[in-house]
Amino acid sequence: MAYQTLTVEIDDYVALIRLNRPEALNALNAQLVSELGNALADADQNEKVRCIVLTGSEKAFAAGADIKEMAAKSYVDVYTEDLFGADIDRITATRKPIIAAVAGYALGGGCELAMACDFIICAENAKFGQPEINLGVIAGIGGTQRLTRFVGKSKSMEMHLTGRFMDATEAERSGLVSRVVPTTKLIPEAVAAAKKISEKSQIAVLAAKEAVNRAYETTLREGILFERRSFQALFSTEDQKEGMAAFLEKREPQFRDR
Ligand code: CO8
Repeated sequence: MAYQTLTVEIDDYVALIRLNRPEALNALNAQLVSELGNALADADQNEKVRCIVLTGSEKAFAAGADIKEMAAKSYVDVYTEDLFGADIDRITATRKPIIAAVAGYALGGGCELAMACDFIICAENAKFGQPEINLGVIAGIGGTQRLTRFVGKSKSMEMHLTGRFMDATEAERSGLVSRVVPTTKLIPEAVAAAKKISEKSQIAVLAAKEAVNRAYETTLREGILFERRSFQALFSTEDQKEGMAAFLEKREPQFRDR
């Protein structure tokens, strides 16, 4: 499918989705968020895709929701349109892993979009922030909840109340990103991580993603029970037999997603 606000390249089981509104530092407008939802749904259905990398440009992952598009809206407009609501839910409904590869600004809705992915690898020039407070609003697509879970109350509260940005070093130290890489290596590193995931048993990958996400949705006791049942269920797969046999035979496993 052809998109106007993003590009999609599929190679070796990895879909690389690049946000592409350079004139607005990839600000999220209704068209972009809708196209992103469609691109992710397509990737989820596509047998040639096992992992997704979502990125922007070297200057901006996304500088937030599109302020020009939002500025004149009323409460009734955003409430009845459910601005971004359903399309953002399509991102977290994606079953295949999504890696956010963040260079430059990830602000407001851009930071929230990165946090809605499964993990974030960032470039040395990355800057994260929730500056909505400077516009007289607050985060609206998960920022107050997700950032707080990533970095804790104190740092999250400071960022939401003052609008200050966090650089890559602080983002790694605080647990917002899994790692920081040189800016020129961002895409190769993120794609290499995606390829590594695509070589695993895709049944185990799905189960791992579901189980980690449970940590955010339920109690520790329920989450551990969910994990235990998923772990046990994986013993019904051919891939478990193959993975363990390959280890014992000192060879690489040949997973068949069965
Ligand atoms: N929306 C629209 N256009 C933008 C945005 C944006 N968020 N950010 C940048 N642009 C545009 C600028 O207007 C400019 O366009 P033009 O040349 O036509 O004026 C172009 O991108 C380049 O930007 P700058 O000239 O400002 O570039 P700088 O390098 O000087 O500054 C910054 C870069 C610091 C990133 C600066 O652009 C900036 O502060 N941007 C706004 C950041 C921001 O406040 N983001 C939060 C937006 S609100 C939000 O995300 C709410 C999310 C929840 C929505 C939920 C709905 C229910």
